[in-house]
Order: sequence, then C-alpha cells, then structure tokens
Amino acid sequence: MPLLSDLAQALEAGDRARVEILTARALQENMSPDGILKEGLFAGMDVVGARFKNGDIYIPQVLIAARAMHAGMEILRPHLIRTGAKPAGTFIIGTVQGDHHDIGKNLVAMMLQGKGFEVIDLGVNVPSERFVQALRDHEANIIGMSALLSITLPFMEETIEAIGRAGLRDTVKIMVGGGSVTQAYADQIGADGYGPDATAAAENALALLA
Ligand code: B12
Repeated sequence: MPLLSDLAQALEAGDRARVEILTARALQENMSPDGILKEGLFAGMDVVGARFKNGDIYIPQVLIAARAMHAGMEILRPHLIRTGAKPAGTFIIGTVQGDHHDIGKNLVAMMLQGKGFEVIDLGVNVPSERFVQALRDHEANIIGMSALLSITLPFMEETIEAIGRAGLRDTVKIMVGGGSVTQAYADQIGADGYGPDATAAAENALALLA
C-alpha cells in the first residue's frame, strides 16, 4: 500500500506534519485504523528502532520520530477505540525511588508504544508501594523499572519483593533496565526480562508475552 509506506517513511524521517496529513488521508480512504497503525506508524518505528540499535541514528532522532508517531496516534486514537483494536499488552514503567533519570525510560516507553503496548508511565522517583498500587489499579502484563544510579539499584529488588508480598508476582512479568543494570543483575534479583536499549526492551517485552 503506497500510502502506508509513505506514512512509514514520513515517520522514519520524523516529519510530524506529513505523518498527520498521511494518517488523516489514510482514514479518508477508509483504510482500517489498525492497518494504518501497524503498516504505517509501527512499521516506521520498527525501522527507527533498528537504526538506533545499530548506532546509525542517535537519541534526538528517535525522540523526533517518536513525537511524529504520537501525532499520528492522536489522530487514530478515537478510530481505534471505536473499532475495538486491542493493544499488544499493558506495560507499567517507572524510574525507581531516589532516581530522577528519565531519558532512557521515556525512550523505552516510546518504543513500547511503537510495538503496540499501552504504557502507563509512573514517572521518576517511584517507591515500591507505588509500583504495587499501580499493579492493583491496572491489569498490566509487564512492569518495567529503570535505574541509572548504582545506589538506587537495590530499590529494584525491594520492589520485586514488595510485589511478591502483595501476592501479585504470578500476575505480572517484571523487566529491569537502565545504565546501571546488567543481565546478570536482572537474573540475580529474579526479574523476568532485561533490555540493554529501548529497541531490545520492546522486543523482549513482546517475547515475554508470546
Ligand atoms: C543526563 C544525566 C543526568 C540528568 C538527568 C536528566 C533526565 N531527565 O534524565 C541530571 C543532570 C538531572 C542528572 C543528575 C544526576 N546524575 Co546523571 N547522568 C546523566 C547522563 C549524562 C546521561 C544519562 C542518560 O540519559 N543516558 C541516555 C539514556 C538513553 O540511556 P539509559 O538511561 O541507559 O537508557 C537506555 C537503556 O539503559 C535502556 N533502559 C533504560 N531504562 C530501562 C527500563 C527498562 C525496563 C528496560 C528494559 C530498559 C531500559 O533503554 C534506554 C534507551 O536505549 C549519565 C552519564 C551517561 N553517559 O550515561 C549520568 C549519570 C547516570 N549520572 C550520574 C550521577 C552520579 C548523577 C547525580 C547523582 C549527580 C549529582 N551529584 O547530583 C544526579 C542524580 C539525580 C538523581 N537523584 O537521579 C552517574 C551515575 C553513576 C552511578 N553508576 O551511580 C552517571 C553515570 C554519570 C557519571 N559517569 O558519573 N544526570
């Protein structure tokens, strides 16, 4: 579908205005909102994710593309709701207690949205009780914690323990990431998944639900 591949290319280029125009035009041409999302916006975001992973593009370009994706999604949202399109899953994300770094977390949230996840972002400096409360408030498939400071790493383990004490451990997959986190640390604290970058985080999240 040339219109949808044009839309994907506009997203790759971070051309927000063109993304808005092409999304609206695709709707006018009676294309399905789900198809526009998957074959247009998500297809473009997949390319952005792959380029970021390979080091061909950097954080600013990803953020610009993500902004364009959000603009297209805003146009599609009412149509998606009307047609009952289901998200890939619900992902609660936050930066752990004591830690205010959020650039990486925000990138992960955007890549997850690019894979079709509904993302509930709890922000930064999130104590374990808020993660637990969010799990009670939402039917989430995955919870993701980010930490950049070595001294805030223990709050990841504390949160996993709090989720266990609340009797919710079997209801949700837990992912961890951020500059200070490694796969070995994720294994050590009993997390289900890890991602060294935003692209891998989103791919691993999908794999956890497969
Ligand atoms: C930007 C920055 C800041 C900004 C943060 C702005 C913001 N809104 O985030 C400011 C200036 C506020 C800041 C403050 C501090 N910072 Co700072 N900061 C950085 C810096 C330069 C970049 C971090 C960053 O954004 N990286 C880019 C993102 C994209 O990478 P990322 O976060 O790792 O995320 C990727 C992956 O890890 C993964 N990922 C991230 N989260 C998640 C979550 C999940 C679930 C998954 C699967 C994957 C995943 O995907 C992301 C995208 O690819 C780093 C140094 C560096 N070069 O890394 C220091 C650094 C992290 N900061 C550091 C420090 C010490 C501090 C301060 C304590 C400094 C001070 N003395 O005040 C304060 C702490 C404030 C606090 N309480 O949090 C140290 C941490 C050392 C350590 N190991 O503990 C670093 C490493 C600098 C250094 N070399 O000393 N900082």
